[in-house]
Order: sequence, then C-alpha cells, then structure tokens
Amino acid sequence: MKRIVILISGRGSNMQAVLDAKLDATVAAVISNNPAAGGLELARSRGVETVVVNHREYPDRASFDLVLGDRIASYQPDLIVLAGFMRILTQAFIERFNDRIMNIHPSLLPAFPGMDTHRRALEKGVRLHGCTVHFVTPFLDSGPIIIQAAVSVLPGDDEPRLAARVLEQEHKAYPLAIRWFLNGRLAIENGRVRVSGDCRYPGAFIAPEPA
Ligand code: NHR
Ligand code: GAR
Repeated sequence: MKRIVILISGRGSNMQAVLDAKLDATVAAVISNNPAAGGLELARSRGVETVVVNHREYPDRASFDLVLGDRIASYQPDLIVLAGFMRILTQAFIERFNDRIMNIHPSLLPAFPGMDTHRRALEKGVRLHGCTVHFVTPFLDSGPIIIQAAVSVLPGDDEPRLAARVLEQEHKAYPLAIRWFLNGRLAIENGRVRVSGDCRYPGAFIAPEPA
C-alpha cells in the first residue's frame, strides 16, 4: 500500500476530501504547522495520526523545514499532499522530497500565485477562475500543472461566494490528481506533466480532457 502524508494549516476540507476518497493508499499522518488547525481534530476523529510542528518555535525557515522534513520522512511517504498548507518551503526541503509533493492552489495558475487569490480575481474582473493542482518546486506556485478546474465568476460574487464555488471544484480535482499519481499515470517531462490513459471526468469543466 502506498503511503501519503498530508500537510495542513487550517480547517482541512481538502484533507477531508482526500480522506473520503477511498484511495488505494494509507494516510499515514496529518501534520500541521498550526496547533489550532481545525483539520487536526477531524483527522483524529478518523483515526489518522496527527503531528504538530509549530513554525513559531523555530528561529528560521531552514530549521523548521529540517524538523518538518524529519517528521515526514519518519512515515516514509510516497506522496506529500499540501492541503491549505500556508508556509513557503525551502529549496532544501523540496529537493529532499523531489517530485513527490503536490499542492492545490485556489486560482487558475499562472494567474494569481501567492495569497488572496479570490479577492485579486474579483479585482481584475476575470470571467473564469478556479483551482490548480501542481507538483511543488522551489518556485512558489510555479511547478508542473497536473489538473485545473474552472468556474465562472458570476454577477454579485463576493470573496466568500467565489471561494465556496472554487472549493467545491478543489474537492473533486485533488483526489483525482492523487489517484492518477498513485496509479503511476503522471510523468514529468521537460517541466510539464503528461497524464497517461483516460482522463475523463464527466459533469465538471475540467482539463485535461480525454485524448
Ligand atoms: N513552497 C514552495 N517551495 N513552492 C510552492 O509552490 C509552495 C510552497 C509552500 C506552500 C502553497 C501556496 C498556495 O497554494 C505552497 C506552495 C503559502 C504562501 C505564503 O505566502 C504562499 C503560497 C502558498 C502557501 N505564506 C506565508 C509565508 O511566509 C505565510 C502566510 C500566512 O501564514 O498566512 O510562508 O497558495
Ligand atoms: C483552499 O482553498 C486551498 O486551495 C487554499 O486554502 C484553502 C484551504 O482550505 N490553499 C492556499 O491558499 C495555500 N496557500 P482547507 O483547509 O479547507 O482545505
């Protein structure tokens, strides 16, 4: 059985979607940098081991990432899933787990990397917004893209409404991307992801579409 470690900072709804997805994998642990993350309690209630590595207890990013990396490595994960994880990771950390870290970002990258994506999308007046699952590289929100899901921006949308519509897509797209990874269907070639086999996902406006 493949092993997954999930990193969270907050409520953990994407973590929940992964736990609910009945993947052919064990979630070995959920780790949070934030002791108050709501997702920790949810993980415990599902019988998943939880760990807190509080970044505030470390003098710099390098020392936090070393301890975080050691805790993660102790679970020998095949895949590390960032699910609303809010700390930028150092190059040394990324290289340690090369090509085995995924993130879900709440925008259609490369638009709106970083924070406050929904507010910025509304400010720019984009008509399509969404989420992106990508492999994590040292360059923030710039790693090879696995899957994207789009939603229309509607008249009267405010930040919470738009965020909720995107989040609904996140909960579909992330388990799908993880399933593809676990089934060995993702290859990184020249900085881009090739998905092998059938990628159909009926009912959602989602890409890549089938060959
Ligand atoms: N680390 C690397 N090296 N590369 C990526 O692509 C990463 C990453 C760490 C996290 C998630 C990302 C997102 O999806 C992610 C991708 C946090 C920040 C941030 O500015 C930005 C992007 C993401 C996560 N964090 C502040 C920091 O100083 C803290 C902000 C806060 O605590 O509220 O680390 O959006
Ligand atoms: C999600 O929308 C996720 O895409 C985003 O935060 C939310 C976390 O919700 N991630 C980031 O902004 C990463 N910087 P969740 O805790 O309920 O999964």
